[in-house]
Amino acid sequence: MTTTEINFDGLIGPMHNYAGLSAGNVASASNAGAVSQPRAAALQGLAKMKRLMDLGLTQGFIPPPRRPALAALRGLGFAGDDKAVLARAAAEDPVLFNNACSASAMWAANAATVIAGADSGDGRIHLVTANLSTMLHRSFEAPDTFAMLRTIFGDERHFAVHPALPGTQHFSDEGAANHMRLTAQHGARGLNIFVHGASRGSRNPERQARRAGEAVSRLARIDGFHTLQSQAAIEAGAFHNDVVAVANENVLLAHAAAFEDRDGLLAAAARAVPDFVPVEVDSITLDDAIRSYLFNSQLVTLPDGTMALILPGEAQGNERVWKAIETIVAGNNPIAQAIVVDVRESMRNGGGPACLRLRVPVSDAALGGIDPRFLLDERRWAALCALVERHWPEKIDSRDLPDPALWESALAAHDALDALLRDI
Ligand code: SUG
Repeated sequence: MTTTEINFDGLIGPMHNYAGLSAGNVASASNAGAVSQPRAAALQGLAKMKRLMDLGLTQGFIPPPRRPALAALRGLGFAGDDKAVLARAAAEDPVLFNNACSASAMWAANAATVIAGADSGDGRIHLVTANLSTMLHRSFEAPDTFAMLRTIFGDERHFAVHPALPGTQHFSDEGAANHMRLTAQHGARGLNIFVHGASRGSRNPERQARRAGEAVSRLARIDGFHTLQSQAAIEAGAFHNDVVAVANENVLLAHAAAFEDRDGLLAAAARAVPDFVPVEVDSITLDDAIRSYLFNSQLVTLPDGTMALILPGEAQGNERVWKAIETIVAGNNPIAQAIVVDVRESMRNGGGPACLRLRVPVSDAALGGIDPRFLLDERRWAALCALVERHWPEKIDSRDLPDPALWESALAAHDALDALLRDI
């Protein structure tokens, strides 16, 4: 029985904008107020998906939830028809309204934590929806994400989709971005590493609580390995572990200063995975790592068994970082090529190639249990491109978020997406 790792990318929604909502996320804060390009953003994301399909990998997608987040605003007491709800929220609480306009669900690495069937207590693949409770705009995602994951992975013989953990700071959970799986190969038993944030306080918010990883481990009935991000990484702006480390099968690629207890982590990995290959980088600063998103590349196994790094263009733009990449590719490890993709619109909000995807390892039987509408082939991919070309706005100036014409066009784009999903 073969096991395939599927990358499910978040389709970037029509409201993609730069409102500077993520404190501690250097890119989001520094691009606050810039003009976004939702159409170009979504097409960049789709081009990345196509690049992976062309490499012979299985690619899925997760549709964006409706934004502005009408349901969340109604839950907070704004009443009337859709237009009235939005107009009231925009007038009465503009900050809340901006939060309800974010297209942040595009970063599918924060949708859920995925525990492989080879590891879980009941042999099913477990997806624990992330509560994203630290950031207001992101916390609005959880109910929609849970519903969407139940649609895509509704076959309970193979999948167990869990709702989000309680949305308190004690369980703040940002999903797969803070989880790594090391294993001899996707289908074998693996070591599940949960990386949590500052326990000693930081000027940046703690976005992943240790208790969240412990709860996920209990829900999926695994022995998780829990480890702390280094203080230096947190202070440099590594708001998720996946901006300083990435794992794939038996390889861990990480900045040498990513973890507080590096030695303990490497020893546990070597015990769990006999042919474990650590690839550590100490030739660039944490600052360079976070600006270039070298470690936010996707590390994927190609059909020929070698691995490729799918990097953001920003990593090519920095000479020191590019040198480090050349050293990695030339080194004695399975990483054989570096492929650069343009996800600039997402990068400007702090989301690189790895943020945009949720990895799900599936057996052939579980693959058959996935709702096929969300697995891409040429035809579906082209249909999504045509939809975006036709309905996604070209530009959004975040100062225009209160403009009813913008909501109308975004909601019309979502209607068109819903119609497409009925017969894609
Ligand atoms: O949560 N940016 C996201 C970026 C998430 C990146 N994901 C991973 N590293 N896996 C965040 O900080 C900015 C949105 C805004 O400012 O409008 C934002 O939410």
